[in-house]
Amino acid sequence: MLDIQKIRADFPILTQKVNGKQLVYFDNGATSQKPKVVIDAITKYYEEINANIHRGVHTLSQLATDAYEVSRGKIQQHINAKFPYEVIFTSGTTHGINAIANGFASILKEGDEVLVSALEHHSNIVPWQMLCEKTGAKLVVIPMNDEGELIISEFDKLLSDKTKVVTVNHISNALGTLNPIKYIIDKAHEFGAAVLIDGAQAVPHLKPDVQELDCDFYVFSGHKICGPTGVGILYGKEEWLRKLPPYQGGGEMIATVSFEKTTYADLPHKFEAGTPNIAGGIVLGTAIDYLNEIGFENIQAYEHELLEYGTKRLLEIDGLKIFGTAKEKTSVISFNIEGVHPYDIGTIIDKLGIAVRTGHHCAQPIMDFYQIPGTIRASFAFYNTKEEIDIFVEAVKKAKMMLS
Ligand code: C6P
Repeated sequence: MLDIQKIRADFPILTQKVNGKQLVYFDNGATSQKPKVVIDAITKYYEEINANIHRGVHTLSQLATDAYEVSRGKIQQHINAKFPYEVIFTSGTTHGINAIANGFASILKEGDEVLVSALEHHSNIVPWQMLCEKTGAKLVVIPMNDEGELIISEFDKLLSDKTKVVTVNHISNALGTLNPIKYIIDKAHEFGAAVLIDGAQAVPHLKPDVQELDCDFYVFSGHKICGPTGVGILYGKEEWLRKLPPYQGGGEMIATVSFEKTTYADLPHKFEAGTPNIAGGIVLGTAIDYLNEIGFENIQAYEHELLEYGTKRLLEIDGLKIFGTAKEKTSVISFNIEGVHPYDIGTIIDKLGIAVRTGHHCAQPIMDFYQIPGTIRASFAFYNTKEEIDIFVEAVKKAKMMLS
């Protein structure tokens, strides 16, 4: 059992008034709010140990380097990577996917296939499209059904010896669907394909075990798990990270440089060119500690209650349709109201202090599938409450009345 009021007290922003009303923050899918320990850890870093890492012999540089590497170790443990050097700091999910898609440009050739799913965020579509344009490989889409689930029997049929990469999200940002990634990974491996999992929407709700999953790559952003923006993680199996060329060239990622030839640094530095988001990397470890203290089992159970309650309450509204009714889903409710544009609902309820996302959620193919311009998306976190859901439902009812 979670003590929600105690947890809420950890998040200074939750006491904020927006447009004169108590904030109800239901845009956690876009980014999570930050607990005081994370905010304080950022200040502490800049006040006490700010220095560049892996470069200086001086004390501050050593302290910053140690803190950064301790955080890498925490993240390694959290996702159960085999080695710390399989954990690469990035600027976020988008960076991680681009790094890998770019790496495959040296491997893929005409006739090869990259399988993406119909449920992807643009970040897990566009980099692969760019790769296919560059290499002549073909982008093939695993279709979805009306419930917002992947049609796995079709995935089975699409796999072949031509499949070189399979890339799917763990959880859909637009619908909340939890995909059967273990099945997808094992099946893709039977055909020798590499598998990337976009975990951006999964890590706020669960603790991925990359060894058990046996995925080749797993990427996520820090800002969705109570960490700062501008930092994320690319996990890659050692053999793949050694095989793929680096994404960016520059300082830190080299062993030797001359005008004739450059040799690359060992992992993880080969993929970490330039000065990184040092504070972000260190504090991501703090955020993960915070979440582990609350416990992912507790988080999941409580968020499931919020999902069930929110779904039941919203369905009281006439003409309201939920998009994404998968059997396995997390605390995201995407919906529309007949005859009303989602943007108008979002704008009115914002005046009532409620933050939701409206639009295509960077997943236009999903909206095209349903033939809608977008949805209203309420995404709940462990610090939200049923009382907030009640306020939200009343606000949506009011907006509907004003608009129809
Ligand atoms: N989704 C949302 O409101 P970045 O921007 O790199 O931190 O994450 C990109 C990304 C990739 N994959 C998935 C499944 C995502 O949900 C996101 C980010 C946010 O749904 C902002 S668009």
